[in-house]
Amino acid sequence: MAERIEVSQYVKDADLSAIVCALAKACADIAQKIRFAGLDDIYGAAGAVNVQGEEQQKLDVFANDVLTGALRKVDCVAAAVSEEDDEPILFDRATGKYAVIFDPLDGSSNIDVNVNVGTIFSVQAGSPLQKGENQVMAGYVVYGPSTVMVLTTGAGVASFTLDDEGEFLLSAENMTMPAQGFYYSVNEANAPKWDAAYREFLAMLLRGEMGGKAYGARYIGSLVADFHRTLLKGGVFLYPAMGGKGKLRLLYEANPLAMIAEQSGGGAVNGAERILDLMPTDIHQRVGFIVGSKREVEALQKAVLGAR
Ligand code: FDP
Repeated sequence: MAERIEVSQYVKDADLSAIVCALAKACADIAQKIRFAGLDDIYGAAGAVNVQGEEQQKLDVFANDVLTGALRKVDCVAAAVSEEDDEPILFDRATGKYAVIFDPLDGSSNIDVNVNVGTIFSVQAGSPLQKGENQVMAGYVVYGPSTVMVLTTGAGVASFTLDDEGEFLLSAENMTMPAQGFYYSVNEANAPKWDAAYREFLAMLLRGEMGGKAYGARYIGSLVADFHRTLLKGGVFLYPAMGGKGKLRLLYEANPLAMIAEQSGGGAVNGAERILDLMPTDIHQRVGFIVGSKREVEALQKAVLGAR
């Protein structure tokens, strides 16, 4: 049997290890809740609307409370910034150095139908309003047939699988996204609202003009799950801005996944610019988000820039 390495042992920096240990425990609790959701009256709406104007689901609220509660106990965490809270939650303590920014349960529309959902997180030293380039740790958990955490601290990407005892154990190291894949992942119902460059880019993929083979489509509608497939199989995920406005959130969706993409050899742009170079002005800011294999992301960026 392979050596048993817990995620908190894998991360060598003591502060980051304490943070990931808290996140892992919280995500193990969330995984457990999701597994038995149908028996626990936890499906459905919680009755409130979050800062994004979206109806909160009971599991959103549960996941947010568990994560915030876990981070409150970590001395080096100064602030918890969540999709579900209008403002950062500040922990008033002199030892606080890090902001942990998270989407507690991504893929809300898939919660009630037993399809993969996830938790995404990013860690910044100091203010949460910094470029993604400065993230000191980023990752996500995908709750699926296996519950898996994918993590980077800026030196490659590793994944950890949740075992029966509630520990995330190392299951893959030095993960690399294929340099090209043959899937595109996008909500095509939005195509009429995209800039023409995106429609032309997809038409080119379908004609088999990139790599001599026509691309196939895969869209789950849970960002973590669509990203996880893209990390393992290659290809490109797109949620382009429409009328200049993106849907996905920069701080707790695009930035952490962009860091993992780059650390595994892929790329991430908002169309023209690299995601990790964007300077945020609001914790809930939205962006166009294109992430995936290097070849597709570079070709898309070229198409968008060429159309200007
Ligand atoms: P959801 O609205 O279900 O919460 O972050 C939001 C998100 O899901 C992503 O997980 C997903 O990739 C995307 O939005 C799905 O959006 P569409 O339903 O517009 O395709």
